[in-house]
Amino acid sequence: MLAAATPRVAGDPILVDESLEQIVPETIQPGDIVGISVHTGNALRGYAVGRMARSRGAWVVYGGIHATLFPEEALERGEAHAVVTGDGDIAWGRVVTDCLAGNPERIYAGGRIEGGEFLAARWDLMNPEKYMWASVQTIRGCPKHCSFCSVWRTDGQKPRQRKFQSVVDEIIALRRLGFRFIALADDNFYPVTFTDLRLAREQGNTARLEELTTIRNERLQLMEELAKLPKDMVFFTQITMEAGEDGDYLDAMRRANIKGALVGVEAVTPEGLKAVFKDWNYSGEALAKQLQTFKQHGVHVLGSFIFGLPTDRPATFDATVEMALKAGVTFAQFVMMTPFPGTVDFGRWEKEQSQHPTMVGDVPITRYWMIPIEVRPKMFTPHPTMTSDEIRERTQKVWDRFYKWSAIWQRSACTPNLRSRIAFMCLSKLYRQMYAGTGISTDSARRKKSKSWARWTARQCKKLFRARPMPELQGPKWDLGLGGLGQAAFDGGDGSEMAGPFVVLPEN
Ligand code: B12
Ligand code: SF4
Repeated sequence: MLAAATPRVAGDPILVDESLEQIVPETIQPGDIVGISVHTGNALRGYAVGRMARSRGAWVVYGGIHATLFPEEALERGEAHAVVTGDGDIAWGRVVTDCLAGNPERIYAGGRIEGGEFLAARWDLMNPEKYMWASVQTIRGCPKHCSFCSVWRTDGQKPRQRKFQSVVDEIIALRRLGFRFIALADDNFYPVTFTDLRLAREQGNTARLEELTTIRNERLQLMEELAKLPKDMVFFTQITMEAGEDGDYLDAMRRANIKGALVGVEAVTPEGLKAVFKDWNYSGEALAKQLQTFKQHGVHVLGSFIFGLPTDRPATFDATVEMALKAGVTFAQFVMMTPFPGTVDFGRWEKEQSQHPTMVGDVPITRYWMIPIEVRPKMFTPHPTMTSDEIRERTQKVWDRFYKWSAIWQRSACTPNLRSRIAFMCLSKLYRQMYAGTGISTDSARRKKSKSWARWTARQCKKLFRARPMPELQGPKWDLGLGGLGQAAFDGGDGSEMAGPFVVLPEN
């Protein structure tokens, strides 16, 4: 996306995805501009790349979620010339222009741009052979405020929806290139609930009601357009379980071929949900029913569960996996509570630590991402009754139970034939291998553990994901004034996997 935002005078950027291959220092020349995207897990590596680039005479610029939260850290540890906080879609162009003029500012506040200003990505600059699927974000921000999540803080609580025409154009261009599997990289694909609409109606707030209805209608329009795309296209997204209330919406998802969605179940008890400020989620029997509704409407659920909540006890682990099995979720992930910066949980933990900070070497534990990876402890929120090791062991057992061969075989019955069934089983094992234990963590390219098996399986699975390119595929002709929005500089490309520093080198 930043490549699309690069002023033409700078030439086409070169993209380096460090989750696949490391940057070669010799490719950086004095006067180049190196933009580095960092989230918390890869910030330390990102800073090393930045220092290296600066020592070679390049302009060094940071952006991304971590740089947004800690711009000063990027300036100091990453030896940045400039840092962009917030959205880069517009600010990046200014940074490049200023660097070319030899005069960048220290910090650029990218802010939160409107949905109509989101850019389509320059997929054409990436190597299609390296990726299984592409990702396209259709909305930013989330109205909720879960305690473990930073999205509502960084991206805001007001949903900023991209024009559906722009999304469809980008997806069509991806299909032309042979991408048939697309992740709609949204945090919450169901930004307007029945409760939101009811409250606006009850308050007589017509402006709000109109705003919410427009957002909802645009979602439905997007899905209507997706439904017209080639039938081999498959979408996946992330959604709150509230969508289970809305059969029409789920049916629209099915027609649009949105075959699956990650649903943040988090906890199966009311106390657990309260602890993470998510008490609007369902628990107990109602939870099982709500998740089954998705499946009844043809949308598979990847249930996401968190362990290590203060309310968790040893019995919670079995109860959770039993609920996951009962609710009929097709995939599941069981993650351990991690204090990500920018979250309510992180703030609380930082405050607790402020009196007597725990140190690892000379780094306070609350800056764990600055600890060298070889000695960095796995960072989990302290628990009142269980040790981190106990939680980790119990969590692993839950993964083992959910992904044992017999359980996967049973779940694979949702596929139409034996070939798909075998593919489903491989994918389930691949997913388990990638996530359990290490997570698909930032420095995956450098992590040897469990890498080779996962990469071999991924190579086999890749064949299932890709399709014959369709260069002849035509898109809809949109009405004047709306057509091709956000399509600037987009003329084909490739799919991506997020993460890893993103490096831009102008040609001069
Ligand atoms: C989709 C997604 C994934 C997908 C990625 C799919 C793909 N191939 O693209 C998958 C499932 C693989 C994934 C995995 C993980 N993810 Co994730 N993911 C997301 C999600 C929902 C959207 C990311 C996205 O596409 N955003 C769209 C782009 C355009 O936005 P952006 O990256 O923020 O970039 C904009 C600005 O930040 C800025 N910018 C960014 N970089 C730069 C660089 C420069 C130079 C400049 C100027 C500007 C700039 O400009 C951009 C355009 O405006 C985000 C939440 C979110 N809303 O961002 C979480 C999120 C990034 N993920 C998160 C996490 C924790 C992970 C995992 C560690 C989970 C795990 N335990 O394994 C892994 C790490 C993966 C890895 N290898 O790095 C956290 C990160 C928190 C943090 N503080 O670091 C987030 C924020 C979710 C959350 N709720 O907290 N993720
Ligand atoms: S966890 Fe999901 S629902 Fe909660 S604030 Fe984050 S994106 Fe929104």
